[in-house]
Amino acid sequence: MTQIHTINNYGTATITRHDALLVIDMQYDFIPGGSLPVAGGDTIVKPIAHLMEQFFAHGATVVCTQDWHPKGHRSFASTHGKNPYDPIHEPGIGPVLWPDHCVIGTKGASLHEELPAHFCHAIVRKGYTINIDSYSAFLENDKKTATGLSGYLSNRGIKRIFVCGLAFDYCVHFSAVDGARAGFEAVVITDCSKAVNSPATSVDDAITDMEAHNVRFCASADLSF
Ligand code: VGL
Ligand code: ZN
Repeated sequence: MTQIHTINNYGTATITRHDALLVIDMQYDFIPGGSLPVAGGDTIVKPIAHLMEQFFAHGATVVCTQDWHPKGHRSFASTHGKNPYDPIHEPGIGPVLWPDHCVIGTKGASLHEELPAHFCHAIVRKGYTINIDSYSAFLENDKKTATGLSGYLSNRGIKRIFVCGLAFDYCVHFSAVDGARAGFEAVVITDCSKAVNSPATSVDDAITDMEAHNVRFCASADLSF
């Protein structure tokens, strides 16, 4: 499996008001101790909090997303009487089933309290349609239903998005790809993202797909303000 910091290829960048930081799904259920824990998720909270403060202070746009599922969501293994991480291939669902997670209104669905939510210009919720998942912050997994984020960012004059958070191989991956397809320059901040690693090829598959869609990669230390 590729170590994600080894793929950095963007070089340095100076952040302006035409940039946006997309902080993906930094919710308790994805942090160790939650129901769908992503290894190392706790270690990126402070670095992301610092980025949110800096992007905000320099006139860039900060958007946080929340995975936001109704009880009995079709992406949950329990809905099918199956085990978490079992494979599934259904329109809008898969390639694996998940433990129950980010159920609307629960503690597990709330943003980590050490993230400065007061620096968010907007919070986008996704995954609320009972039988369709939404790995992307832009489009549900039917690849048709928009969240509205693309219009929000373009109306604010955003040209480039920096994507970080959880999980690298799912919601960060699909948000970066759909952002690039929507016409934004898309860059993933690799040291501020962690992967689920299920199925075993998910990280390498995500890198291949992102590279095919002109998504690039940087480290937070490559950004200046
Ligand atoms: C995610 C699995 C299920 C993510 C969300 O945020 O990457 N992964 N739901
Ligand atoms: Zn989910």
